[in-house]
Amino acid sequence: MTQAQAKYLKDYQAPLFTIETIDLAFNLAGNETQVQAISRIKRTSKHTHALVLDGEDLTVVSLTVDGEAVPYHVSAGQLVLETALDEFELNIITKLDPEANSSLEGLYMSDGAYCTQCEAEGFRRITYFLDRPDVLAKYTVRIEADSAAFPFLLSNGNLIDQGELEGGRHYVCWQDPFPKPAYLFALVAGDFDLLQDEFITRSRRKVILQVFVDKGNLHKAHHAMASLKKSMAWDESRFDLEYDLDIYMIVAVDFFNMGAMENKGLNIFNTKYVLADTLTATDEDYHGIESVVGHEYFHNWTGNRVTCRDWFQLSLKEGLTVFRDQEFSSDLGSRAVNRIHAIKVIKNQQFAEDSGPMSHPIRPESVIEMNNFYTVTVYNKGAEVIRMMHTLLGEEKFQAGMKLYFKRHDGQAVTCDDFVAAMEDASGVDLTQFRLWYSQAGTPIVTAMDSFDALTGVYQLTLKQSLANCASPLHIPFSIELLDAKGHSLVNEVLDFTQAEQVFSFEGLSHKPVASLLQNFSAPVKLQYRFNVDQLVHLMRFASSEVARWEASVTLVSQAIWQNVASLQQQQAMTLDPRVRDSFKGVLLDTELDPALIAEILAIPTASALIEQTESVDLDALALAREFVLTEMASHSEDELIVLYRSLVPVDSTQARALKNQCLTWLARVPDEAEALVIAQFDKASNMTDSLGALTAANVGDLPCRDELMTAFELRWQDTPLVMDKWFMLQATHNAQDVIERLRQLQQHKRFSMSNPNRVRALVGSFAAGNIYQFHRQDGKGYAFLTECLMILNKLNPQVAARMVTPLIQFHKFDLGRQTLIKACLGQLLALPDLSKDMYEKVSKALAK
Ligand code: B3K
Ligand code: ZN
Repeated sequence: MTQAQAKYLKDYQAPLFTIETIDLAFNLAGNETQVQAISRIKRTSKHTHALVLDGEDLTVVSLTVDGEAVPYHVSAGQLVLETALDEFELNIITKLDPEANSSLEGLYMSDGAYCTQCEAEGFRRITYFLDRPDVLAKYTVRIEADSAAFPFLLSNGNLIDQGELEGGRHYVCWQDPFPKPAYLFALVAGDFDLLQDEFITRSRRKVILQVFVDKGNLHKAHHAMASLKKSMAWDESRFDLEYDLDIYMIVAVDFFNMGAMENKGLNIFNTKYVLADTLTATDEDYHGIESVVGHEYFHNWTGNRVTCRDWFQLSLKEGLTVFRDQEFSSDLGSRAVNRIHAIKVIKNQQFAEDSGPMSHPIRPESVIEMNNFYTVTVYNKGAEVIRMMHTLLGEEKFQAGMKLYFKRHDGQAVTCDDFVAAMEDASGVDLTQFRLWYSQAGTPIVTAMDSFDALTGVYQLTLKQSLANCASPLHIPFSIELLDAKGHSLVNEVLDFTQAEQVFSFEGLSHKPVASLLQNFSAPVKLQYRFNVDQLVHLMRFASSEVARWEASVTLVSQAIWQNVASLQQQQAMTLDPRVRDSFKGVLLDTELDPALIAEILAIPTASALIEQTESVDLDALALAREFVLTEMASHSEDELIVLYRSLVPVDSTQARALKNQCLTWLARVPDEAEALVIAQFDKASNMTDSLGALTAANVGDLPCRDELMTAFELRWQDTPLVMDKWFMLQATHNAQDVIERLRQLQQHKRFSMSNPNRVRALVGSFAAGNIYQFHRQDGKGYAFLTECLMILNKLNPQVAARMVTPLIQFHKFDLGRQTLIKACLGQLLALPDLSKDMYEKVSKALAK
């Protein structure tokens, strides 16, 4: 298969030609759409190679060089042109069919509007070009379309011309003064409602802000607009970075493969990350919008002004921008809760990726399909690597590093090494050893052992690190706190852990302290330390860091669950240590703690999260043990839960709602009380957080009212796609024996469509990733259902298919029976005659492992 060729970082070569300007003219006309591209091309050095342009699914209408027709050759995604000229103008007209483009890459249609997605390699579906991030060109774009159907014609940069044409058509011209790689190009044509505002930058420049949404949704665009203004102000105050164009546009579309895209001056967003009002969006949705709007805005500097030399460097922009958006959310909201969310992503998803067949360093070394590498490793572990540098340097030196990075590289396409060099040079901190984090795949294991000498008063902490396929140790910032018996903090510092084994001594102590280790998850490693129940209870009460308190609670309850798994395997009765339930009751009664933090502590690790703590899992025993521990804890605290729940009902705050809904989910395990509370909350709910909180409790507890509430919800929201996604998601995550039959019926639901990624993720994706017991049924029906869906998606939308295959390729922790069933499904996929290279890369790696 020619399409399954891997590319290697080590083979990188600078471009043989460069394109300094490109004039694009789009004639939007359904399947007769034409694109003219006039590019000014230059040879970059003395060589005699042909010009090789990338292009896919295009029909060439005409091609000239400096106005003359010349011979060229088109094959396998390339157009080859022999020429002796060092500088010339290439004029290509191509024809394409946006209506038939279901991959949602390149130019496609979303609900009657034209839109584009070019990252990573989608521009080659629009015209033949040097579609690589180190070719930066200045773009001028003319768009022509029917005036009535497409009143708004948008592209990057500033509007320079517009006018009416014959036959009810019109045109608009845009010019982007900043040279950019092709992946940042964007075009939108459609009819929208427009929310407009402005932002005055700190150098007193006025920027027009526009949010375009589907007709009738204007009232749902305000939160996105407010988030944009907050992002612009925050980037000025925290990073000293100002916006650079006169206009910033966001367009929301319902057909979109991911969250959003940072195209220069014209972000295209999934509606999920724009539209919100309290009736239809949860507090979590509001938070997601703020964070994604921020993320895309922050890319304007980290990604757009300074971009990536090649796609192996993706973490240069993504890790850094995730770090920036996490800091944004933390500065605006609760730092602890945001940190907990980020830690969960690493522990539950990134660790899984690291131990599975798609394991790769944050800077991958080989890639078959680039779209497969927009991963939790590149993004979220990438952000952890930036965060570790921030920890090692401190805010001031880190910001000095950022300044130097922009000073050196503004307008360039650079590498992760360039970034680290700027941090190093500006701070004087030696990052030689630290660089290993960029090239090592896998999760390091840090084992901690400690001892106390009562005679000398010395406490010794021994740390050992190990990582498969890694000969030399990593530079790990290891944050600790030592607490005395009364809970006073004795030591609170970051250890520089740089050797394979290292001993840290602390003098002058009267008793053995309780250690909070790897505070704030100061490095993305797995910590191994034998905490006993008393130590964990102590940390839950006294650790200075809220994150450390949460962390201790996770360890405490996880240990209790694993002990019961062992009991079940030894045919012994399950039990729960009273200290465990009492410590959770203590948290419920703690009036000092932030309710949002209590809610996090009550969010007991999911089965998937627990699986990530072990090497192999007895899923059936785990299900029983987890259920047992939760039910024990809930019944033990029933009265306190009800009192707390009732006290929170009248409180109108995000934190209170989070805790209230967590209480309700716990109460759903002791159904006597829950049924009435759930119905009352559902009936009275004045916002989506509360409606969904009630439904989630009914779903988790499989309460008698569940089906009736689900039907009422469906009737009310059937015309609101994003809310229906929540309903589909609840259906898909219902742990019921007949769920797969129900999902098959729901695929015929009038609001479901296999060609819309949001619907597919809601129904199919959340089943595979979120309904662990039904997906991993012993009869294999869960795997078969996902496989059927993937076969359809493989043709319709390879990117979405390849994302959703993840739960199937991470099979190595399950028992042999399940592994055999999964491998058979993967075998079926691999045998597909038209398997996309996206799917091929993941499935073949899984089967080879
Ligand atoms: N840069 C885009 C992601 C593009 C994904 C291409 N498959 C969104 C973001 O990270 O901001
Ligand atoms: Zn990004």
